[in-house]
Amino acid sequence: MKLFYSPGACSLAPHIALHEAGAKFEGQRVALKDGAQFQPDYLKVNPKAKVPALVRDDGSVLTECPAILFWIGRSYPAAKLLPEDVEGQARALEWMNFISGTIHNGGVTRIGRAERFVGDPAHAPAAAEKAKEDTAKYLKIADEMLDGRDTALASGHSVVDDYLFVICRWVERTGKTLADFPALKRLHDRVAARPGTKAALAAEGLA
Ligand SMILES: N[C@@H](CCC(=O)N[C@@H](CS)C(=O)NCC(=O)O)C(=O)O
Repeated sequence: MKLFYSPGACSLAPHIALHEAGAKFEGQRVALKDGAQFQPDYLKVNPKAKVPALVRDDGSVLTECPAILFWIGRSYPAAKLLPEDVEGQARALEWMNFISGTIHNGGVTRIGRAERFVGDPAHAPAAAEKAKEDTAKYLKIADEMLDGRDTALASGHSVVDDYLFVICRWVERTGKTLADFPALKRLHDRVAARPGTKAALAAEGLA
């Protein structure tokens, strides 16, 4: 199995989860800053030109953080990274869709790649400022959704927490700090101490 990732990108979430699961895999860096995601070789793996992409042992490719995290959770049940019950799994999907669709692609991506969201490049700085405000609002909602816990799901640690950990590392892009989101900060500090997190950070050169 091979995980295509970029250091510190959203692909860090499945990278952590694969370590937590005890999966056998190798990591393959994609240098986003050099545009490697647009090179023909990578587009053959993921035509969406994004990380992560997970090439499974049968050669099939899975993309999209929520799908990959769900697959890891279901495929390595002994690691207990996803609840067994339908309600727990629905809550995990609720969280991961909010993280991917709203906080990440509807927020953080609009900050960092504002030029992609405007017709006139001159409007990009103002669009990025607006995106910072919006993203801070989404983070506040996530902080409140934690409801005082340091786990996204009431049942305990899950792949959702690995995903939220990555989002926590991006908070300063909004002009806020993690201290502005106390529940997220507690989650971040807890997940940072887990062996799978330490292993993935070290593998990405971020330790
Ligand atoms: N919807 C995808 C988004 C993935 C995504 O935006 N990945 C970013 C890194 S965090 C990327 O590859 N960006 C490269 C680019 O946009 O050119 C997911 O949730 O996995």
